[in-house]
Amino acid sequence: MTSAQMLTIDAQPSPFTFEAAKTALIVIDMQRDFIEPGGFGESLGNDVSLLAEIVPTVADLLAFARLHDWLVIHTRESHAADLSDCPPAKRLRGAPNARIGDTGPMGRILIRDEPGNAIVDTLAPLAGELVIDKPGKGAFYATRLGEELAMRGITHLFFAGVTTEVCVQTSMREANDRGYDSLLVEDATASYIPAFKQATLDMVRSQGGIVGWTAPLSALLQLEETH
Ligand code: C5J
Repeated sequence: MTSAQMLTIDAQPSPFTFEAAKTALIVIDMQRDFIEPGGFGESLGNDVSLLAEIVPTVADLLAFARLHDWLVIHTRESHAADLSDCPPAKRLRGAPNARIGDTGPMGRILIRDEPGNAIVDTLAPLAGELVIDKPGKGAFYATRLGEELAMRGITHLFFAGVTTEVCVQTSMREANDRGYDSLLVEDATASYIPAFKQATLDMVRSQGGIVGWTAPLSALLQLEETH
């Protein structure tokens, strides 16, 4: 497999064709704040174990991308310590046990550089991989992601991470509007609400791929056998 070769994998709603040299893997928000007890996800009343289940699959996907020299990008939902990039509408919504910026067992919730805001150890970024801190749900909003992709000539994106219907879907829709062809790796994404994950997969690939494509990791790993 060479990086300039056109590759095609089985996907829904149709085969997905891409060139490794123009492809990036974007792993959304695989942070302790969402995946471990005591963070933002649990403060909203969620069972975080549902998210922890995908960590091994995301690790395998990262290993594949690294082996094939794809651009690897990690995002973190995070805010400045003074909350200047956190709109009150986001901080004050609902009735969580603890709000963004409050102190919990892993430090201040969803605040940059606090222990809970880190990506889980198993999926830690390697030197040279891009880490994008994002104050919103979408990875393009108020970040340098668009510029980073454009300067590298990236045209195709593989998405993984959490949560499927919130930050992953928002980022994939942002990418779609910017002209990227995107594929969501079905077993490398999770939601606290499994029905929302399923609905998102269905939504993304409906109407001929209105947002993009979906495929399981196995479809990608089969490339190893066929090339
Ligand atoms: C949420 C995210 N669910 N990363 N964030 O608030 O999906």
